Amino acid sequence: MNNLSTFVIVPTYNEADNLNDLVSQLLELPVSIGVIVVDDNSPDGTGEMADQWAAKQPDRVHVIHRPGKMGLGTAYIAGFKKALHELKAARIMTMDADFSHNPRYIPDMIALSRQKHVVIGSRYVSGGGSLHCSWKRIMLSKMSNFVVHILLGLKAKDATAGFRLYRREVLASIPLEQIFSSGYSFLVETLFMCQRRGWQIGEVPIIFEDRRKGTTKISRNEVLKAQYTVFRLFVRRLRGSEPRRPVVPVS
Ligand SMILES: Nc1nc2c(ncn2[C@@H]2O[C@H](COP(=O)(O)OP(=O)(O)OP(=O)(O)O)[C@@H](O)[C@H]2O)c(=O)[nH]1
Ligand SMILES: [Mg+2]
Repeated sequence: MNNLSTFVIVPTYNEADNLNDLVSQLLELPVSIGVIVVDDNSPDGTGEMADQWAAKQPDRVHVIHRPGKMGLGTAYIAGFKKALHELKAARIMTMDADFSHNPRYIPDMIALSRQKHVVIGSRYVSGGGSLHCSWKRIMLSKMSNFVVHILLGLKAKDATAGFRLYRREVLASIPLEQIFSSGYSFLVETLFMCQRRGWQIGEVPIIFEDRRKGTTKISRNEVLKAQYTVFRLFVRRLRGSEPRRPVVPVS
């Protein structure tokens, strides 16, 4: 019987240089969490490394294998479904495998989830920041945040961050099968849905570090797809077709 209440979803594609260190740091945290690796048949053997962890720690490490690279958004959804329905998680987190999101912030994020429904590991609140990032990356992030604040009315300072915690009721309220972005813009779409449903969103400062090992998976195509997502959501906002609820008190 599994008695863990927090699961961290880690989508991976060619993260063999990072996965072992990441999983061992996650399992050593002072808070008890489980890990769900969602691997897209990485050619570098990341999926097999994850299987070895699952064999050693079957209660704490779970692996979802998908046949090929199918995008970050759908990887999160596969992880959400497993965490919600199979593992009955009370809190579900997402983070990148490349140490841009340092596991040391997880205890603070879990602590804030007692007062907020969604917690973001945020570069843009006091105490947060970016380290070793190129100016191009910083500009892309700041511009994206600016655009989604203006066009979608998102209030979180770091609305594009992938380091997040959702309480169970939040994800259960979102029609996951209706999410149309399969890639990085999934993060914006999900946050838009959370805010519209009145869930309270908090932010914990983090220092985001550029990946040290492995290679980037973000492409120009992803950036174009993200622009299209924002446009579609903007139209939805104008039409008022997304349900809107007043702020829900935290119980
Ligand atoms: N399962 C799965 N994971 C993915 C996919 N694309 C990216 N990832 C993972 O998602 C996380 C974020 O991807 P990154 O390549 O780090 O994207 P980024 O942080 O925008 O770019 P860099 O850090 O500059 O490389 C990493 O853990 C990737 O391995 C995908 O299609 N499927
Ligand atoms: Mg990264």
